[in-house]
Amino acid sequence: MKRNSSIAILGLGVTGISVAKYLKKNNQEFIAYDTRKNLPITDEIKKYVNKKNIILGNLEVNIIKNHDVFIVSPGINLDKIFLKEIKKNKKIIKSDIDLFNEQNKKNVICITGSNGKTTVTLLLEYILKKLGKKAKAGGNVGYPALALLEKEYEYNILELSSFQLEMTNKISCKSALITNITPDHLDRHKTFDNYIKIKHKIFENSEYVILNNSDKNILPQTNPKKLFFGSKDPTQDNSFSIVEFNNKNFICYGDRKLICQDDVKLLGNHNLLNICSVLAIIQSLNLNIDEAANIAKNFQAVEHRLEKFYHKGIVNWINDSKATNVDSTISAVLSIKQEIILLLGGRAKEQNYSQLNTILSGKVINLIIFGESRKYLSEKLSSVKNVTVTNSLEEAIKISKEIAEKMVRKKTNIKELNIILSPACSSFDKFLSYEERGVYFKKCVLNEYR
Ligand code: UMA
Ligand code: ADP
Repeated sequence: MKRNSSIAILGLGVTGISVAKYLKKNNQEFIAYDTRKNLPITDEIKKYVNKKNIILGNLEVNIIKNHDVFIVSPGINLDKIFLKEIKKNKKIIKSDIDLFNEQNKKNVICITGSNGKTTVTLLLEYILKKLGKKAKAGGNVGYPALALLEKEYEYNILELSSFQLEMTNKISCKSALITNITPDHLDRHKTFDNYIKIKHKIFENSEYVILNNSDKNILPQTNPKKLFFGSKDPTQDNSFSIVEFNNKNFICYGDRKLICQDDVKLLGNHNLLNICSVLAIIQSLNLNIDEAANIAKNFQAVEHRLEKFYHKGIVNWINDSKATNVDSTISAVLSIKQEIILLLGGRAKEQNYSQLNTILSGKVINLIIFGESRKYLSEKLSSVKNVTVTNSLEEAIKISKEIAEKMVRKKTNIKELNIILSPACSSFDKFLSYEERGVYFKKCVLNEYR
């Protein structure tokens, strides 16, 4: 089947549909491709795409000659041969973020990083709105970037994944932040160096760069407008940092205390760092950091991110299903001061799971492993005591509840017991997404107490 149009949309999910809508509005013709043979042609798709312009099935290299521009969805991992042919034929690859960029919006704030993107993005949106500004978050957070163009916002916040940045040629913005960089998605990006390079694209055309000065993977920038956050001495480079006074952590700006950890609803030091980075963005926008700090205190955990959703007696149940890599699970474990029963597992990634041995050994009283990679994970985590390998997440929940009840009956002097799902793995062995896994987890836990 051969159809010609200068533009090809690759992928007809959230991104592809938003691109189709955008092109239709601009009276531009296109052909849309999706590798899913049985892609349901929803009413939403029908609104923007003529059925005869949809081609389903494998992306063959012979389509390259039919188009000049390929707008690629982030989930599509184009193979080497396809990319080589595109280059050879001097065709253009771009992303929805490039299309957004072409509209030259003012006050665009870009956020990327291995962990914390969504928390930081939504916290920034929350603060800007409470400050009375018209602000909206889009991109990887779920609301497509191009939808932001449908209204006039004072501040456009873009959460950008490495998949989106990989396909993007240029993104200009007022401020850009990389929250942190640890290995993730290496099956797609191949090497950690390549992943680091992709993340740094965000700084290339930004007026301000917001730098995490405690992360060695974030490279020094020559940009004159730099703001810092991190846990080093905050007076050194006037950064937003965490400082301990009388056994309590405070967010400080230089030598000025802004927020005490006790006043923050989010759990853990990593979330204090997330707040620090948002305050640095607020500073780059020349807005009031004291007011912003006050507002930040009331921000609640985003669903599936260290979300305390149920407690019974001394037992807290916490859903951290979005912890899909080792580093986010480390943050979860370090965030909880009291005893932990940890539920970990799913589909293992190319990660160093062995580094969890020491961290879990100090804090986790029982480790319950589940999912497709359970055998592999139990071998990697062989120094942790009290490990139970289960056949399913449901069984893991039942077992952890029994362990908790036994402890309560024994009347040990435990004041609080936290049962956390923080899997350090992707959900794709059993679920369509981390959201589905988190929702299922919460449903099963609540059923146990019916
Ligand atoms: N498709 C193909 N071939 C492929 C892969 C996908 O044809 O090889 C098709 C699918 O059949 C589907 C469409 O492309 O029809 C899906 O496109 P997509 O996977 O690029 O996903 P979208 O629905 O466009 O959603 C994307 C982001 N998804 C991914 O990057 C995988 C969403 O992030 C984002 O919210 C949305 O764009 C709007 O910007 C989700 C995500 O999981 C939440 N992101 C990852 C993460 O946060 O870890 C990176
Ligand atoms: P992302 O959008 O980058 O995946 P999220 O805000 O959705 O980030 O959080 C994903 C996971 O990472 C959650 O388990 C969360 O508790 C954890 N997390 C959030 N911020 C950080 C951080 N700064 N460092 C390490 N882990 C974090």
